[in-house]
Amino acid sequence: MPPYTIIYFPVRGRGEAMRMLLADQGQSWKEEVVSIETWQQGSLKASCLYGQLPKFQDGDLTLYQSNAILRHLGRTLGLYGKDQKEAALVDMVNDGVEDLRSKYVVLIYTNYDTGKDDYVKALPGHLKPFETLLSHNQGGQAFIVGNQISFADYNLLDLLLTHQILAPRCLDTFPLLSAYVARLSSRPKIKAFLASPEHVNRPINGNGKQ
Ligand code: 6SG
Repeated sequence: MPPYTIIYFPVRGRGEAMRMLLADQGQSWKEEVVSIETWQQGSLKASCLYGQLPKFQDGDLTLYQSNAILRHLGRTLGLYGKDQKEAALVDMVNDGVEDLRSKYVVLIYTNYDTGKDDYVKALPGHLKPFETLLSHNQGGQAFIVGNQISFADYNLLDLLLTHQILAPRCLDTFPLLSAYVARLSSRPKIKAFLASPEHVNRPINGNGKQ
């Protein structure tokens, strides 16, 4: 039995970055898929610390909050930079990813039809910081921080792939980010994960918008 279990809706949403991380790290995990009907019954929601999913189990440790889960995996699997300074930078990147992900979630779930044009117009301003980060680290040829992959790379990669579906040309003006997405996506285990039916057939969001 793998020690890890992801309990989440049948969507990529806030689950896909941790799945990509586990797949790339050669870890196996169990999925407990929660249907909307099951969720609406209310008993699982009532049992969740913040009334939300994803929920994550690592043996007898139960966690909620997707970013706390990513950080836990970062610490336990050595994906948190090489020292304290890099760890601080990894946190800074991940918080930036979270800021853009929250904007994306608001767009998808509250004003997709009326807000998409403005969102896509503002997108370069939100992507630029990540291009800047890459340009400051080995000319953009490595990871988002330092010389080793971190949990923030998986979170950023998932966010960028999701945005390329929303706005297919959104990385065209960001050469380092474009190359970064191509480079990470071609890591053999990530490539296999992205091509897997589990990933391909899982909708990005819970309301059919993307
Ligand atoms: C939604 O917001 O999937 N969790 C979500 N929604 C259900 O009753 N800060 C934390 C974190 O872990 C945020 C958690 C997040 O980082 S994720 C949750 O639990 C609730 O609040 C996005 C997602 N949405 C799809 C979805 C399926 C069932 C409930 C949510 C159908 C679609 C939208 C509502 C009903 Fe739906």
